[in-house]
Amino acid sequence: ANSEQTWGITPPISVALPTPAETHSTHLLLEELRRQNTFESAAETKKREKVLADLQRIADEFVRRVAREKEPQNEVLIRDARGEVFTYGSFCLGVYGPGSDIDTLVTAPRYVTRDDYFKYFPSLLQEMAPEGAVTDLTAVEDAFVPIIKFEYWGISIDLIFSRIATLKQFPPHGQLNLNNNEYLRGLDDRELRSLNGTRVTREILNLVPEQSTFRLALRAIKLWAQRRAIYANIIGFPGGVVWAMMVARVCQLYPKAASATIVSKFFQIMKVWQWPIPVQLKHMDDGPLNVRVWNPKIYKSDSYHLMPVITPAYPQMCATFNITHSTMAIIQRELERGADLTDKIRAGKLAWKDLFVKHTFFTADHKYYLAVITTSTTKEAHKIWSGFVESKVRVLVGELERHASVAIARPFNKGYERVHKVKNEQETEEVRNGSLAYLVQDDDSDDDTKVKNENGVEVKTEDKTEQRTAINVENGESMSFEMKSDAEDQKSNMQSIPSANPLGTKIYTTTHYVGLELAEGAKSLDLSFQVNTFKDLCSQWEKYEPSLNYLSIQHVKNTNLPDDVFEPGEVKPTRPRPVRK
Ligand code: 3AT
Ligand code: MN
Ligand code: MN
Repeated sequence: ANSEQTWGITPPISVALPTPAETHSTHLLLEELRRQNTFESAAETKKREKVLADLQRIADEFVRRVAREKEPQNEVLIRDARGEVFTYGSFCLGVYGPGSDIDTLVTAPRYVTRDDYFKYFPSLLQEMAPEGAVTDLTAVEDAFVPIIKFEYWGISIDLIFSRIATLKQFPPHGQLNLNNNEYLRGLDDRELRSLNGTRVTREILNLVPEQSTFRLALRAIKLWAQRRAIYANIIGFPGGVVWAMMVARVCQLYPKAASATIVSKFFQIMKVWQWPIPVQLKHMDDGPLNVRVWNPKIYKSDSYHLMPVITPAYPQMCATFNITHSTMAIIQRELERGADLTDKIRAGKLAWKDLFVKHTFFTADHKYYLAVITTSTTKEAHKIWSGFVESKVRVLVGELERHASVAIARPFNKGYERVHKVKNEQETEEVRNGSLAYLVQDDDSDDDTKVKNENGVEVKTEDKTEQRTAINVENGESMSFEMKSDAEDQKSNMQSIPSANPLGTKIYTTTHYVGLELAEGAKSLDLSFQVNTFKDLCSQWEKYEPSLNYLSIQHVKNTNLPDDVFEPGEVKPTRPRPVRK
């Protein structure tokens, strides 16, 4: 690329080459990222390459089988039948770490359908992969993005599929360019969504001036965002793709800069970004589909996006529609902290490790929390139910932040999964309402959930009256914090609670914590409306199973947080000693 090239939608801010100090700082950044274990070993990466080569071989055989079945007379078609395997996600971006999965897309010619994929691929995997390589296989055919998940030599694989309806025969391996918009013709929504990840990721890489600079800077931003608990698309923070697009935009503005410089410019630029002006890596494309492309001037709903970051592949979409006022305020605060710290790092007053210091969500940030507790009586049911509720936590956050007494409702970026063993109805009730008195280690071997189902009896939960708790606020005044109890709302549901079982039965919970920051002068905090609206929303879900699932929302004071949210060395907040006069 020539040096005058414009990357993105504006000319660069600076085309300066790195100074020796910036090169040195980049070296120190790389060392710190190594120390923080964000890179895996070369041997591990070799293993990933081998897995991908195997998947390509299996994909080819899959396409060949379908060709044989559908056009047994067509020898040329069968002879040249092949699929093409792509990646997306952190592996494709080159920012994967030791625990990363491989996000993989299988594409195939037009005669291969999604039904064929789910019919043949799982068994072909078992058949063609080395003995014992493939484990924990699950196929989710009716998902938003249909997927086959499994482990291959211990590496998690997310495997999705799309055919290319305009091609009956694929070119030789490595020659299919998915960024061609013509390949989108004739596909259904699920196929389009499946192609989107790879198309977006590839486009991001195409639109940055120097990929290795981009990668190292993105690794730093990802680690920072994870440590600060502001990384989680589903909860209402940016996810990996969004952070990648933001870093890529900064790379475009400083095409020759070193990674350390990109990281500090990232904070300087993003902290003063004039939202809702979107972050975008290129101008909007026109394409062959009759679908909408993000445009707040035409679509009212697009104009509500608070921090729009627009994907670069047609049809361009806003990847940050999940962000709420609260999460935006937290992100803003963290960007300011990052700008401040990187200034000091550049001045030699601090080191890179100071940027990556862990958040203080549980230890210092809030006095009041809500705990959103999902409970299920089987592991399988819990996956579905807790996944659904997790995807709705940001809706609760939206409700809470509209409350006059709430300044910010900050969701923690991940849920806490726990397994409990209870002996009777009362213990079940306690766990559902947040007790950690019956925690056990989860070992898969112990399959007593079956016993429980067989012994399940229909029990109507007791009615409870409204809970009311008085909490002392800073100024010494008493503040009431009210919520209707869960039993009140769910009393009409018939609950299947196991009868007394001396061995105990397992129940599964996932808890999402939302930290509250009260508005100035807030005296009373009655959240029953918000809580009940949220519970109604969740229990109206068509897959909600009152006999298996339960949802409870509790308030928790910082001094009553469970021990397992603290890491060794962290101190649980304690009640300040009363001051003697
Ligand atoms: P890791 O290194 O794997 O932790 P990543 O960025 O690859 O980081 P994921 O594997 O979770 O993260 O996701 C890869 C992409 O898959 C990101 C997004 O485009 C898509 N994706 C992930 N989860 C969902 C989801 N629940 N719904 C839709 N798309 C998703
Ligand atoms: Mn991934
Ligand atoms: Mn994944």
